[in-house]
Amino acid sequence: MMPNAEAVAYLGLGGNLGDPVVNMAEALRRVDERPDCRVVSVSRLYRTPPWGKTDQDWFFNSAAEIATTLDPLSLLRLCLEIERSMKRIRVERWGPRTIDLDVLAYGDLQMSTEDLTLPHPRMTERAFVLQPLADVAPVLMIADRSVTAWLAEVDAAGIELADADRNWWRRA
Ligand code: A4P
Ligand code: MG
Repeated sequence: MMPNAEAVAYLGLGGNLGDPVVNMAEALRRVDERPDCRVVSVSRLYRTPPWGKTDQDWFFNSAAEIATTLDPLSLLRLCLEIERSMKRIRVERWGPRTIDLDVLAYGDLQMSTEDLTLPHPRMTERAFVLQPLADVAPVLMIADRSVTAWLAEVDAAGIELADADRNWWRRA
């Protein structure tokens, strides 16, 4: 049988409980260890003010480009499984919300089902997603605009560069 062709996909990572940098690094390493996924490039690391519910700690956020032979739903399930297993590990010490791992885009696929919407429906409003994504995919088109163009439209005030070394996830 022919192996499935590789698709390019983009992941968004974030967290504000426990040690989010270690958690994001571990999540990326777990993805990279799999025979059906490969981490192609990772953004710099950002510290971002809380968006939405603002009376909580600042977040760390990052993004990654991966190549994968998983179909979109299997990739989402992998992300949810990694989230779940990491929450379980940390649950006694740090409480429930340690990592968020979203599928931002899968090739140029557009889909919307109960379980999965691609591109991620709220990403174009969120500087904490767009800023790191612009490191790995500045010209990626989301709907009718590039990531860079979307980023210019949102309020990125307060976002800080926390680590400019794009290998942060291999050592954290
Ligand atoms: N789902 C559908 N499409 C997708 C997709 N493309 N990627 C479904 C991932 N999941 C997708 O996800 C709940 C369900 O969405 C999944 O089970 C999947 O079937 P979720 O991420 O737990 O929550 P949500 O409803 O998607 O909420 P959303 O909009 O992601 O917001 P969150 O996760 O509550 O936001 N501020 C800063 N600065 N940085 C952050 O990282 N994060 C949050 C959390 C709030 N504020 C933040 C940050
Ligand atoms: Mg999520």
